[in-house]
Amino acid sequence: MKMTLRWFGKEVDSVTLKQIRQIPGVKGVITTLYDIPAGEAWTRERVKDLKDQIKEYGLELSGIESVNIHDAIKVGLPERDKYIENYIKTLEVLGTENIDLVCYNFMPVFDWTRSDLAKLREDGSTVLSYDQEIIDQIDPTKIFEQMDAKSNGYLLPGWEPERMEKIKELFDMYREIDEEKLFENLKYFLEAIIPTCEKYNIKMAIHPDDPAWSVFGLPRIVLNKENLLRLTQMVNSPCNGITLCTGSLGSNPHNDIPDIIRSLQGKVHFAHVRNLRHLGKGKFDEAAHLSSDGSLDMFEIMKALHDIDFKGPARPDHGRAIWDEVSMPGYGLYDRALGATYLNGIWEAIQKMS
Ligand SMILES: [Mn+2]
Repeated sequence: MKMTLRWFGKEVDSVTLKQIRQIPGVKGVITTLYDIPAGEAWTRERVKDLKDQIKEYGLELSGIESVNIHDAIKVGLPERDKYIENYIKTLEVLGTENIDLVCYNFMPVFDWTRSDLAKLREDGSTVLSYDQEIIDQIDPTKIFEQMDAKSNGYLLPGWEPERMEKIKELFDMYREIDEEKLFENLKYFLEAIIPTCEKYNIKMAIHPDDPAWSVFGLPRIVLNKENLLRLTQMVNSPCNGITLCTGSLGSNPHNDIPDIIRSLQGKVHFAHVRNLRHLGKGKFDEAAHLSSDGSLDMFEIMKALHDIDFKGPARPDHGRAIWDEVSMPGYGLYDRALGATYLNGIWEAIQKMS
């Protein structure tokens, strides 16, 4: 396991590479070219420049999160081939620059969804929170304004304003798409890109849907062990794997995360490790990473990753907003640094005891 931190780039992130470098045990960052819209090919110059910025601070670029997938690919429109071609061009650029991990998701319209980006906790910190009853009362075409209003002025990953302007069109595009169709379109995409990934040894790591159930009536497929096995087997290649995101899969208490990890040995290419508190059906708050602060057992999760000999990048995921830090919701420095240190401590103990 290689501990990393997500970084959104110097133009966007409140956290600096200098700060990340000072978190003990953090060796690399996971980042992206935030300003390039989904569907456009990345250039080698931009990727090189990004790598150089990171190297300057003694860190490595450990993977891309994300190279986003154009909606035409998810919906299976005739123009998808043009966007897949661009995706392959991006992969070739990344492969040439020796970047070997690409995280992506296949969620229709919305990336992750929350009903509150700053819910006050008993310790005075705030966290991201989800309540299905609140979501059910929101007009889905208005949720962007609500999320945006509480974003501390930061861009929210996956909630690009230019996409959200066309939200009604997006909903129309997905009207005929059910889960089987989404699986088919994912398969079509993977079959097209995996040969390039194999050529450059780029590991594709699909991110689970967050939360792990259908929202606003849109189909979702990256939800549970059965579907993760199906999608990793339907295009069988060591390059076709997953991002094990404990917070996304863990939103559904029926998902046994250590069991999912062990079932997907060899397919877990990237790990997002965070905790949350289940508050009832369809309802949870994010939490500090510490096992006792939430509903997930971080020791058992790290132990399962150790058991499958996980060697890829891991990162603490969303943290609480603490110590008066103002940042992109979930992505402050302080609580994620605490999370990285805690997870590194668990890892050291497991290694020394095994
Ligand atoms: Mn995640």
